[in-house]
Amino acid sequence: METKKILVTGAVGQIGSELTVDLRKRYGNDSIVAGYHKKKPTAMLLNGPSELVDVTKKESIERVVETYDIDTVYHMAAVLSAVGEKNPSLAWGVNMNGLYNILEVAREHKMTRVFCPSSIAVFGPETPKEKTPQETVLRPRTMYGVTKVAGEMLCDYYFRKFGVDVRGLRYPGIISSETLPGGGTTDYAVEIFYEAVKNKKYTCFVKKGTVLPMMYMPDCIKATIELMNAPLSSLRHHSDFNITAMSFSAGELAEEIKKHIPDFVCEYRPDFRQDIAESWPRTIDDSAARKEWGWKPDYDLPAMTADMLEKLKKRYEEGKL
Ligand code: AKB
Repeated sequence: METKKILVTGAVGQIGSELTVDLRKRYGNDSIVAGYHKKKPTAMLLNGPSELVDVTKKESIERVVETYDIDTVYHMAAVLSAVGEKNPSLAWGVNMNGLYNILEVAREHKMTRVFCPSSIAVFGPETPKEKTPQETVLRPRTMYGVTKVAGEMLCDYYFRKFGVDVRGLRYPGIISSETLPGGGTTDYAVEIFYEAVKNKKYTCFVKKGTVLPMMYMPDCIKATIELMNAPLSSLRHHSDFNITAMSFSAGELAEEIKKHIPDFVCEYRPDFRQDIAESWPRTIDDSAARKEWGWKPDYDLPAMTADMLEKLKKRYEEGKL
């Protein structure tokens, strides 16, 4: 797909920051606008344009879209599950009103394509927990999950009613070495690496036996861009693709880290996020993504752990962690 100009909202966040870097490598630094809100762009984002974008204000999106002649948006700005439970009204405002504004601007400006992430948070306690099917019960218990289910439906509505080509993935927990996640339930799977490298100990906020679907950032970026570049004619689904790379318990993750850092100690002190984790699937059936646009992950638990630790140890030794 030939793209003219891309806006990434939430570009300072965990996924947005690495996505912006990757898109700039593919399409040129000046073609990708990093949209930020509260946090200013970090060093990794300074090689191209960045703009303040408040997604809850339509005119704020319009200003950037018109200035840069944007034709594609990766809408990564969102309030995640744990922060959303502490502040449901903020989650609704950012996730629903923000998405509505993005879709309206995309419709009015006849954009080529929009990416809007969904999440395993669309599922709830009544959903089958193992090999969760693509088509299944969507009755989440978190405000984040409610906004993700409604968001998927809104995206599909815009596709059918207005022809806006919106696509999205139900991300599992994303593990990354560059930018920390901001307030999700799966954050322990990232924090554990930072603490293992810095202090050789971590207190985990879910139980040792808690299993969740996960994915390493290079696979997350690959999936996101591959879906966006897939021919429309091959897609039966649009904004709700199940996707996964691995599933493991918090205890299994700690054991894998111990293979590299033998004196690493992990303790478990579950908090309110345990209930959220228990309402989500343990494993995911992503056969629709595999069939419709050729999804296949590169990283499993051992490969991801080795790469994470290598990257974080290097940054720690350089005094950058
Ligand atoms: C969260 O934990 O809230 C997110 C997600 C799974 O969508 N990482």
